[in-house]
Amino acid sequence: MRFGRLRLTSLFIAALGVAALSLAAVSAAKPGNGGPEKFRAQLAPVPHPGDDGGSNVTGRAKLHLRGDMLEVLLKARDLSAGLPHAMHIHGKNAGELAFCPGAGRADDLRDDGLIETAEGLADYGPVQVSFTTSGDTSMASRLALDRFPVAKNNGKVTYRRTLQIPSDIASNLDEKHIVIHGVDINGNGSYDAEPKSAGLKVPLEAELPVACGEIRPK
Ligand SMILES: [Ca+2]
Ligand SMILES: [Ca+2]
Ligand SMILES: [Cu+2]
Repeated sequence: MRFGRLRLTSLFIAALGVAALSLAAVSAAKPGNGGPEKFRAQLAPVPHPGDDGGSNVTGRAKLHLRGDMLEVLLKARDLSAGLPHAMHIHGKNAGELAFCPGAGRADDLRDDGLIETAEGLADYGPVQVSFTTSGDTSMASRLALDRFPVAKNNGKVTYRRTLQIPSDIASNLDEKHIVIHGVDINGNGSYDAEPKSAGLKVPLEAELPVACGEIRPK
């Protein structure tokens, strides 16, 4: 009897081992046989119900992920010309639903008809990656306007960089959003120091979200 019980136990352990092995095989296969995981994002204008200076920014991003190295190609148009535009991956904790903000967010902190970055946080979550042109790409660089891409005179911008992202963000990339910021509302060619944004002590024009899109597997 004792012998039989021992034998059952070892069979059970052996079965566990097989299960663990096949799980390992599945996760090893997931990143693809040498090729990158591919993602896309279509960026649509953030629907400020008030006067956003005619901002109607659209764009698209192609993302290739190899491990935690993310290759980004982002093109956007109708941005305020000659000005830097902060661009980020925004996201929440794994499994939490995230969205691009709707017009109803505009009065959350300040009822000015504009959706400030802080008013959209409940939807798209905080900054997790900064699409800077050089140096640091963490959320610490989220407002490093001297290192964000500058829109050409025709309002177009092309951003291309391969950056290392935290592995917990890489593993949930399809739950994230790309957000582009900055609009010269009064058309004077610069981001005015005043007014400041609700919730953030930075110029409103520099931080207003102007386009947003969900990252989806291709
Ligand atoms: Ca507002
Ligand atoms: Ca201005
Ligand atoms: Cu952002």
